[in-house]
Amino acid sequence: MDDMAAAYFTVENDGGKADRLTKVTTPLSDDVTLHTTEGSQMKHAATLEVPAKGKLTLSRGGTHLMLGKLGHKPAVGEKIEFTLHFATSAPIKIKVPVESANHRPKD
Ligand SMILES: [Cu+2]
Repeated sequence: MDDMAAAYFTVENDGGKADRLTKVTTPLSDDVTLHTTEGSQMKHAATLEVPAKGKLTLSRGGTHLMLGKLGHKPAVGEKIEFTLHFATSAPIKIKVPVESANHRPKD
């Protein structure tokens, strides 16, 4: 879509304590929300758990970031910077490549 996008990535937690992803910021959008998917319904999540010695996986059809009010239309191949904010860990910056909306990643 032109003015909305979804983002997917995986957060790994090597530590022995669970943490929570509390907020994600990006220069692309001031309106980033965390979503889970239940059946075909998307639900807003205030935070997402990153289990101890485990991972939080965001994927198509599952948990994802929803970006509204995009500052520009992302170009395929462009890398979008995101800053992940956690309840206890320091923020992490990541870059996520843009894929077309009908792209289906191979597992
Ligand atoms: Cu969503």
